[in-house]
Amino acid sequence: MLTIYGVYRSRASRNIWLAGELGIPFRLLPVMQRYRLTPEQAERVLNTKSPDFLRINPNGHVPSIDDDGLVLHESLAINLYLARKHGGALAPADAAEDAQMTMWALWAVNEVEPNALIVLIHRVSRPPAERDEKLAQAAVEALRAPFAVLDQALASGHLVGGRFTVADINVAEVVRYAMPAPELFAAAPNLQAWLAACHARPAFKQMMAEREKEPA
Ligand SMILES: N[C@@H](CCC(=O)N[C@@H](CS)C(=O)NCC(=O)O)C(=O)O
Repeated sequence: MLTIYGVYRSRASRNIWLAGELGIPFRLLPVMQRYRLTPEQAERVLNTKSPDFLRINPNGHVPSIDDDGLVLHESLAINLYLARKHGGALAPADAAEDAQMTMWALWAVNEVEPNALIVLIHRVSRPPAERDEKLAQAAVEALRAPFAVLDQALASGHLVGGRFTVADINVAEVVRYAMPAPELFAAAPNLQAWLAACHARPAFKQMMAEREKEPA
């Protein structure tokens, strides 16, 4: 049985969404981000810096998985692995699609995620007094070029093979962090429609419904 280490309010969401799309059973073993806990809570709650978890992932981050003894880290690599393992329409049909799906995952992490996180942190996650709108604005400006690239790539509706695949899940989950910048989406109509379609999928909605039940 597949074990996913993490919480819904973490990048484990990416793996949980994919597992839902694939219809594969999994066990979610809750590991909380250390920075979300007080020192007292961190003594009691399994977290990213607990010795027991560091033995599984010495990087001290979630998600990780244990798939019948295969331990993997890195949310997007985990999704690529699970899609390939279970096959079907989400998975690459050949080496060329495999390369394109890998390219989009690396593109999302390198070209979008750092600035999208800045947008999220400085417009939503931090208490208002600790937010810096100038940093958020600079991140929005930096995202305009990759968003234009993605918008153009999505003219046909999907990223790879003309169908919904693991590439869409991986990129959509990274782009989600930039949602507190609606100005980026207003300038990218293909991207906006694609993200709405991704978020209308039953497996995404199921993941988000569980996520909402977790304390913020
Ligand atoms: N590149 C990694 C990033 C993992 C990561 O930074 N996870 C965050 C949660 S979303 C985390 O564990 N933060 C807590 C910590 O660093 O202690 C991935 O995509 O899996």
